[in-house]
Amino acid sequence: MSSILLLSGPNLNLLGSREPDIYGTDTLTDHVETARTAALAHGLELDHLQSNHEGVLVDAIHAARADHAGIIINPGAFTHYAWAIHDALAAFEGPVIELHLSNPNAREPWRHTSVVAPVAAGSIVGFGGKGYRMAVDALAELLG
Ligand code: CA2
Repeated sequence: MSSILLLSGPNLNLLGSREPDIYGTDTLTDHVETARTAALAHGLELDHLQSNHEGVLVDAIHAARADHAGIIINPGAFTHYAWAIHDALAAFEGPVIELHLSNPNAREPWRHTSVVAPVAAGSIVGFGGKGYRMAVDALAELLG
């Protein structure tokens, strides 16, 4: 069975505890469960890693080159400035989907820049927790 990797950036481990008006009340565990259920329906295994550290995410992207067919990443605030994550994703040969719970383009101006979008096949933003299923469906479609 092929595997896909879901990566979660900084502070997403706090989901469900604060800012429910922006990010909803579901926890990251809930979202991972949604994504894993969707992946299994496509015959895909899903691994998940959350980290608050840019280098840990870069290492995980490097490791994914060996054993994951595609990546879904919600980079959190790293989205807006973490060029090391951009470069690591550019070196990953499979499809990459950028995912956000909120729509950063409808928020503060500093969130309007994504350094991940240029190296992603596409971005799913603003659909809350439903975006996790949509991202898996999109990645499965790209993987054929
Ligand atoms: O909308 C998204 O998914 C974001 O990636 C979430 C990031 C934000 O920096 C991006 O611009 C958009 C922030 C995640 C922080 O989540 C928290 C959840 C609860 C309490 C505090 C932070």
